[in-house]
Amino acid sequence: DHNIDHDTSVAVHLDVVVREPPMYRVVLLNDDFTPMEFVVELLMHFFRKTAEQATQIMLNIHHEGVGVCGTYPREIAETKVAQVHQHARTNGHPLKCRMEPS
Ligand code: NFA
Repeated sequence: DHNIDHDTSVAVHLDVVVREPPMYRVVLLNDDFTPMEFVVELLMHFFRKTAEQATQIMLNIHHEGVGVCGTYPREIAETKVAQVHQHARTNGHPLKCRMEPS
């Protein structure tokens, strides 16, 4: 019976469950050396913040020691951390970036 079409007009029920991915906060840590303007420009470039948002986040980090730049799925958060570190090191700054489960 190799020519019989077993699949035509047969409804197959697939109950597909779509789940949100685990999310991670990307944070910047304060230090005594990285210029404020560098942090603001970095937040605008890598985290799509406005100048106003970036300034507020930078000042929060400066005063509190740590601040949230954004929340992303794991692979995107990992890429942000790597991009920030590469950009900071290339420009001679010790800025640290981390990710943490949200
Ligand atoms: N504390 C740094 C300074 O006074 C500015 C800074 C803010 C650095 C946020 C890192 C993160 N130049």
